[in-house]
Amino acid sequence: MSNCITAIHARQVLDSRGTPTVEVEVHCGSAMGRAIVPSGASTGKHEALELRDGDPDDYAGKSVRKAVVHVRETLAPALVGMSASDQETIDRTMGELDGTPDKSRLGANAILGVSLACAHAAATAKGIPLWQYLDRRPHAPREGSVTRSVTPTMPLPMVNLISGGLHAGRNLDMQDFLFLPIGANSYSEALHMTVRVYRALSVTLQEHGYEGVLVGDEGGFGPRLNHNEQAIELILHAFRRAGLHAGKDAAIALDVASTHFFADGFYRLQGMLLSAHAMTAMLTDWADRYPILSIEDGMAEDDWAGWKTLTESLGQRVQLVGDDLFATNPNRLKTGIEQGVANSILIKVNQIGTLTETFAVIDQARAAGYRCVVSARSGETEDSTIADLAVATGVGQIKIGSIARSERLAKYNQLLRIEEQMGAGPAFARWNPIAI
Ligand code: 2PG
Ligand code: MG
Repeated sequence: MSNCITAIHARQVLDSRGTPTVEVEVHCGSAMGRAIVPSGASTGKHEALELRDGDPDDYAGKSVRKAVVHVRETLAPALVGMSASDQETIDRTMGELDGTPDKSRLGANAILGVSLACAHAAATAKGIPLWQYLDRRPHAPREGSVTRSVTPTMPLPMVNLISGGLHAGRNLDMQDFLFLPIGANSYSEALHMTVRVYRALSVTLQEHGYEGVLVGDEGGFGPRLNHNEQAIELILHAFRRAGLHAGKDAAIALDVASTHFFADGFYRLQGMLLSAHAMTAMLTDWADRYPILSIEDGMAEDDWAGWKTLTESLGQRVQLVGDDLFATNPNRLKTGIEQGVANSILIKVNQIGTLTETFAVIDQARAAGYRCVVSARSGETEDSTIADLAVATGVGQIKIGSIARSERLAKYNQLLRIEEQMGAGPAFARWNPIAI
């Protein structure tokens, strides 16, 4: 089937918070690819710009009608006639039409919708699953680019169990307390373990007097706990209830998302004012006492000195992930690598705005020995592109949210389909300890 783009259409749809977002359809004759753009709540200030209309009478300022018009009237006319599989040319053309470093003229949401929908259309035209289409191994290495030699791999999920921060009414300062099913031998086993832990945690919460607990934006429980460490203790309790051995089968990851409680050089945590050194001391103490293997955004997005302190203390034994810090941005990552800050990067397609640039950041991280965790946003939809992306790039880890709420399950279930498509004994990324 031809993969020449014959039409591009966009519309405004709603995400998992009832907030408008951009949906794009790319047509190559009878083959159609569709993508819906995700959206964050704890958005880093270095992310590409999500264009919203700002009219208080139209979805409280959150409508994306201008971005939709940009797809229809600016991007579509320029791209129709191109090959949908020429992702780099498509993404470069959109970047040139936008002309700003943060995609603020046309909107990163407009550009990303087209970028992802083109890949879907090209895969459909070829008659292969998206993860296979995105596996670029057969491509000849280009000058200045890193050859991807990894094979498609089922990722280890990092699953939200308890939510706080901006995702759950600020009941806790820290945003995510997550489960790492490190004892799993396959993706489906990891998912099964996750369901056991989630259910066990539900019972544990009731037993501790937290009845009728609501879930946060990503489906994690949002109990009104007294302090952050209590969330860790309850999760360890749930591990035991589920018959899992902490540190052997089951471990904990944190997304501290500290940017939102950092002001005037201090972290405002549980009524205390902590310096970066005090934050580091606290997180190091936790890593000593609890099976915490990964910490995301332990320091704020522009606190490079704090990040350096944290990395010096924990970087040899804990996965330190930069989310707001790096914003999937090659310049920010370059600075981090040069300064020896963090050892891992969260990969969110809408932070940078195109598939091509996402691949480039993954290559850049890998070349520097940094790990990558492909991640959803707190505002998601039925779009499951990131599941295929995580498998195709073989990064080994994915963060989707919890196992409640269909916008999360859309990705978890897509990974089950992919696992089946990969056939007997698909490659699975077991937890790889950071060696001292
Ligand atoms: C994060 C994400 C996903 P948001 O901070 O890692 O959990 O949240 O999309 O709100 O930035
Ligand atoms: Mg984060």
